[in-house]
Amino acid sequence: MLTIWGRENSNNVKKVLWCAAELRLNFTHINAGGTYGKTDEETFRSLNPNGLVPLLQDNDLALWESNTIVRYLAAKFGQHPFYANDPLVRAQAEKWMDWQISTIVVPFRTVFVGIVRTQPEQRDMGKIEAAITELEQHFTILEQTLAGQPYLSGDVFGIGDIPLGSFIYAWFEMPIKRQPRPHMERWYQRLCARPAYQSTVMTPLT
Ligand SMILES: N[C@@H](CCC(=O)N[C@@H](CS)C(=O)NCC(=O)O)C(=O)O
Repeated sequence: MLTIWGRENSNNVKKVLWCAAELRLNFTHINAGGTYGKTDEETFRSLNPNGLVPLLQDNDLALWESNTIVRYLAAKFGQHPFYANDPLVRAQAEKWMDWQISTIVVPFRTVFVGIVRTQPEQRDMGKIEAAITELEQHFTILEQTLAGQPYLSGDVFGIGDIPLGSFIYAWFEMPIKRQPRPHMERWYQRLCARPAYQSTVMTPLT
Protein backbone atom coordinates (compact mmCIF):
# COMPACT_ATOMS: atom_id res chain seq x y z
CA MET A 1 0.00 0.00 0.00
CA LEU A 2 1.28 3.45 -0.96
CA THR A 3 1.10 6.51 1.26
CA ILE A 4 2.29 9.95 0.19
CA TRP A 5 2.92 12.47 2.94
CA GLY A 6 3.14 16.17 2.17
CA ARG A 7 1.16 19.37 1.80
CA GLU A 8 -0.29 19.92 -1.66
CA ASN A 9 1.11 23.45 -1.99
CA SER A 10 4.74 22.28 -1.80
CA ASN A 11 6.51 22.30 -5.16
CA ASN A 12 8.42 19.17 -4.15
CA VAL A 13 5.29 17.32 -3.04
CA LYS A 14 3.62 18.31 -6.33
CA LYS A 15 6.24 16.30 -8.22
CA VAL A 16 5.26 13.12 -6.40
CA LEU A 17 1.50 13.71 -6.58
CA TRP A 18 1.78 14.50 -10.29
CA CYS A 19 3.88 11.41 -10.99
CA ALA A 20 1.43 9.21 -9.06
CA ALA A 21 -1.46 10.73 -11.01
CA GLU A 22 0.29 10.15 -14.36
CA LEU A 23 0.80 6.51 -13.35
CA ARG A 24 -2.83 6.27 -12.13
CA LEU A 25 -1.71 4.90 -8.78
CA ASN A 26 -3.99 4.29 -5.83
CA PHE A 27 -2.54 5.80 -2.69
CA THR A 28 -3.38 7.40 0.61
CA HIS A 29 -2.46 11.05 0.88
CA ILE A 30 -1.63 12.63 4.24
CA ASN A 31 -1.21 16.39 4.33
CA ALA A 32 1.87 17.18 6.42
CA GLY A 33 4.39 19.99 6.79
CA GLY A 34 3.75 23.72 7.01
CA THR A 35 0.52 24.53 8.83
CA TYR A 36 -0.42 20.82 8.86
CA GLY A 37 2.49 20.02 11.19
CA LYS A 38 3.16 16.30 11.84
CA THR A 39 6.75 16.49 10.57
CA ASP A 40 8.17 17.01 14.07
CA GLU A 41 6.30 14.05 15.49
CA GLU A 42 8.27 10.97 16.44
CA THR A 43 6.41 8.73 13.97
CA PHE A 44 7.22 11.02 11.06
CA ARG A 45 10.84 11.54 12.14
CA SER A 46 11.31 7.78 12.37
CA LEU A 47 10.33 7.63 8.68
CA ASN A 48 12.18 10.78 7.59
CA PRO A 49 14.75 12.11 10.06
CA ASN A 50 14.99 15.32 7.98
CA GLY A 51 11.45 16.24 9.00
CA LEU A 52 10.69 17.30 5.42
CA VAL A 53 8.05 16.44 2.83
CA PRO A 54 7.45 14.63 0.55
CA LEU A 55 7.75 11.21 2.08
CA LEU A 56 6.62 7.98 0.43
CA GLN A 57 5.71 4.79 2.23
CA ASP A 58 5.42 1.63 0.17
CA ASN A 59 4.71 -1.16 2.65
CA ASP A 60 7.95 -1.34 4.70
CA LEU A 61 9.80 1.20 2.59
CA ALA A 62 10.03 4.82 3.76
CA LEU A 63 11.56 6.97 1.04
CA TRP A 64 12.41 10.68 1.05
CA GLU A 65 13.85 13.09 -1.54
CA SER A 66 11.23 14.06 -4.10
CA ASN A 67 13.18 13.20 -7.25
CA THR A 68 14.21 9.82 -5.84
CA ILE A 69 10.55 9.10 -5.09
CA VAL A 70 9.61 10.01 -8.68
CA ARG A 71 12.33 7.69 -9.99
CA TYR A 72 11.17 4.89 -7.68
CA LEU A 73 7.52 5.18 -8.69
CA ALA A 74 8.50 5.30 -12.38
CA ALA A 75 10.80 2.28 -12.06
CA LYS A 76 8.25 0.23 -10.13
CA PHE A 77 5.00 1.22 -11.81
CA GLY A 78 5.93 3.08 -14.99
CA GLN A 79 6.42 1.81 -18.48
CA HIS A 80 8.31 2.85 -21.55
CA PRO A 81 8.31 5.60 -22.78
CA PHE A 82 7.44 7.41 -19.50
CA TYR A 83 10.39 5.56 -17.98
CA ALA A 84 12.51 4.92 -21.04
CA ASN A 85 13.90 1.41 -21.60
CA ASP A 86 17.02 2.69 -23.33
CA PRO A 87 19.57 3.80 -20.67
CA LEU A 88 20.82 6.52 -23.01
CA VAL A 89 17.38 8.05 -23.49
CA ARG A 90 16.60 7.67 -19.78
CA ALA A 91 19.85 9.32 -18.71
CA GLN A 92 19.23 12.27 -21.04
CA ALA A 93 15.85 12.72 -19.38
CA GLU A 94 17.11 12.19 -15.82
CA LYS A 95 19.83 14.81 -16.06
CA TRP A 96 17.11 17.48 -15.95
CA MET A 97 15.95 16.05 -12.63
CA ASP A 98 19.42 16.48 -11.15
CA TRP A 99 19.79 19.90 -12.77
CA GLN A 100 16.57 21.02 -11.14
CA ILE A 101 17.65 19.94 -7.68
CA SER A 102 21.26 21.13 -7.97
CA THR A 103 21.11 24.27 -10.12
CA ILE A 104 17.56 25.61 -10.08
CA VAL A 105 16.21 25.00 -6.61
CA VAL A 106 18.17 27.64 -4.66
CA PRO A 107 17.43 30.71 -6.83
CA PHE A 108 13.91 29.43 -7.48
CA ARG A 109 13.22 29.18 -3.75
CA THR A 110 14.39 32.78 -3.25
CA VAL A 111 11.93 33.99 -5.89
CA PHE A 112 9.05 31.74 -4.80
CA VAL A 113 9.29 32.47 -1.08
CA GLY A 114 9.96 36.16 -1.78
CA ILE A 115 6.98 36.66 -4.10
CA VAL A 116 4.43 34.11 -2.92
CA ARG A 117 5.07 33.84 0.81
CA THR A 118 6.34 37.30 1.75
CA GLN A 119 4.29 40.47 2.14
CA PRO A 120 5.27 43.12 -0.46
CA GLU A 121 6.61 45.53 2.18
CA GLN A 122 8.88 42.83 3.59
CA ARG A 123 10.33 41.64 0.29
CA ASP A 124 14.06 41.94 -0.40
CA MET A 125 13.61 42.94 -4.04
CA GLY A 126 17.36 43.11 -4.66
CA LYS A 127 17.74 39.48 -3.65
CA ILE A 128 14.65 38.41 -5.61
CA GLU A 129 15.75 40.21 -8.76
CA ALA A 130 19.26 38.71 -8.54
CA ALA A 131 17.69 35.25 -8.27
CA ILE A 132 15.43 35.96 -11.28
CA THR A 133 18.50 37.04 -13.28
CA GLU A 134 20.29 33.84 -12.30
CA LEU A 135 17.27 31.72 -13.27
CA GLU A 136 16.98 33.49 -16.62
CA GLN A 137 20.61 32.57 -17.36
CA HIS A 138 19.87 28.92 -16.59
CA PHE A 139 16.63 29.00 -18.55
CA THR A 140 18.54 29.94 -21.69
CA ILE A 141 19.78 26.35 -21.62
CA LEU A 142 16.20 25.08 -21.30
CA GLU A 143 15.07 27.30 -24.16
CA GLN A 144 17.84 26.05 -26.46
CA THR A 145 17.04 22.43 -25.58
CA LEU A 146 13.31 22.81 -26.07
CA ALA A 147 13.90 24.44 -29.48
CA GLY A 148 14.97 20.98 -30.67
CA GLN A 149 12.66 18.63 -28.76
CA PRO A 150 9.09 18.90 -27.41
CA TYR A 151 9.84 17.56 -23.93
CA LEU A 152 12.80 17.56 -21.59
CA SER A 153 12.53 13.77 -21.68
CA GLY A 154 12.96 13.86 -25.47
CA ASP A 155 10.32 13.16 -28.11
CA VAL A 156 7.68 12.17 -25.58
CA PHE A 157 6.68 13.16 -22.05
CA GLY A 158 8.50 11.30 -19.27
CA ILE A 159 10.07 11.48 -15.81
CA GLY A 160 12.58 14.10 -16.93
CA ASP A 161 9.74 16.60 -17.27
CA ILE A 162 8.36 16.18 -13.77
CA PRO A 163 10.70 18.08 -11.43
CA LEU A 164 11.12 21.16 -13.62
CA GLY A 165 7.53 20.94 -14.78
CA SER A 166 6.35 21.19 -11.18
CA PHE A 167 8.42 24.32 -10.59
CA ILE A 168 7.72 25.94 -13.96
CA TYR A 169 4.04 26.37 -13.16
CA ALA A 170 4.97 28.79 -10.36
CA TRP A 171 7.51 30.50 -12.62
CA PHE A 172 4.85 31.31 -15.20
CA GLU A 173 2.17 32.13 -12.65
CA MET A 174 4.13 34.48 -10.41
CA PRO A 175 3.66 38.20 -11.14
CA ILE A 176 7.27 38.76 -12.20
CA LYS A 177 8.92 40.07 -15.35
CA ARG A 178 10.15 37.19 -17.51
CA GLN A 179 12.13 37.09 -20.73
CA PRO A 180 10.10 35.78 -23.67
CA ARG A 181 10.81 32.07 -24.02
CA PRO A 182 8.61 30.70 -26.83
CA HIS A 183 9.94 27.13 -26.66
CA MET A 184 9.68 26.93 -22.86
CA GLU A 185 6.19 28.38 -23.06
CA ARG A 186 5.14 25.79 -25.63
CA TRP A 187 6.51 23.02 -23.38
CA TYR A 188 4.62 24.54 -20.44
CA GLN A 189 1.41 24.62 -22.51
CA ARG A 190 1.89 20.94 -23.37
CA LEU A 191 2.12 20.19 -19.65
CA CYS A 192 -0.95 22.33 -18.93
CA ALA A 193 -2.95 20.13 -21.33
CA ARG A 194 -2.30 17.07 -19.13
CA PRO A 195 -5.16 16.28 -16.72
CA ALA A 196 -2.69 14.94 -14.10
CA TYR A 197 -0.77 18.23 -14.21
CA GLN A 198 -3.97 20.25 -13.94
CA SER A 199 -5.16 18.39 -10.84
CA THR A 200 -1.87 18.26 -8.94
CA VAL A 201 0.39 21.12 -10.05
CA MET A 202 -1.95 23.83 -11.34
CA THR A 203 -3.31 24.70 -7.93
CA PRO A 204 -3.23 28.07 -6.17
CA LEU A 205 0.23 29.28 -5.23
CA THR A 206 0.40 29.60 -1.44
N1 LIG B 1 15.45 17.90 -1.31
C1 LIG B 1 14.19 17.65 -0.65
C2 LIG B 1 13.65 18.96 -0.12
C3 LIG B 1 12.41 18.75 0.71
C4 LIG B 1 11.88 20.08 1.25
O1 LIG B 1 12.63 21.06 1.37
N2 LIG B 1 10.60 20.08 1.55
C5 LIG B 1 9.96 21.28 2.08
C6 LIG B 1 8.68 21.55 1.29
S1 LIG B 1 9.01 21.94 -0.41
C7 LIG B 1 9.56 21.06 3.53
O2 LIG B 1 9.37 19.94 3.96
N3 LIG B 1 9.45 22.15 4.29
C8 LIG B 1 9.03 22.10 5.66
C9 LIG B 1 7.55 21.96 5.81
O3 LIG B 1 6.79 21.94 4.82
O4 LIG B 1 7.10 21.87 6.96
C10 LIG B 1 13.22 17.01 -1.65
O5 LIG B 1 13.36 17.28 -2.86
O6 LIG B 1 12.35 16.21 -1.24
